[in-house]
Amino acid sequence: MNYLLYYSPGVASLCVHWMLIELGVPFETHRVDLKSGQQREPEYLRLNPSGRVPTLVVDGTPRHESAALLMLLAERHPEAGLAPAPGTAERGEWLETMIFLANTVLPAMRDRFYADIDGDPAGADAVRALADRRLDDAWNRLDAQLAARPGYLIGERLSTVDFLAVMLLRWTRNLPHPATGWPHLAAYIHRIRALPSFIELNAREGLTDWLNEPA
Ligand SMILES: N[C@@H](CCC(=O)N[C@@H](CS)C(=O)NCC(=O)O)C(=O)O
Repeated sequence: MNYLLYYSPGVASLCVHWMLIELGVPFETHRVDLKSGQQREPEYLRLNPSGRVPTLVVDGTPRHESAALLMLLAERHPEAGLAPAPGTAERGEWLETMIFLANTVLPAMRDRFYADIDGDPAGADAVRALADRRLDDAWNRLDAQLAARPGYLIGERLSTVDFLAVMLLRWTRNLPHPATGWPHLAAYIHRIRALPSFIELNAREGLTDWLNEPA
């Protein structure tokens, strides 16, 4: 198994970087400077024609889309138990939540942060307002899920859902409605941020905000 992750600190590569650390498998990283536009340089576009991060080169083949990469890694490392196995009771809820995060929450985040760039700046405020409503709905849903069953988002143990969800929750920290304003999400965030792999991830990416206060 050979992995090379193209990443940039704090962005959509974060969940994949975190999962690689949690798995404890060997991997290499290559930092992409989004500010200077490295993601649009020909060398990177050959790996990822959409010019976005992350790209994970798996045994020589570049693969994309953060949620798909988490699911692929779970499949390649079943012994880590980071996804419920096919046929188990939690499998349906895992699939449902991964797809919800990937096709509802991730696009709303893209709209929230890229409305001026991806679309007409004249309409950007309306796009951001709709994105904020979608994000509020998502946090209501996840908060209710955690109210009914605190712990991890799926079942009794850490899964790919937690890596993806916590990355998305982190992105709300400077938005009008940070996810820490939802009580069950706040408790969940606090629990997950205590994981050694999350602390290690932040150290490796040089991220110093959105960490638990030292005990
Ligand atoms: N659906 C993609 C979204 C990737 C994405 O939008 N990445 C952003 C960073 S969060 C990016 O590369 N932005 C640079 C750009 O669009 O120029 C995924 O989940 O991997």
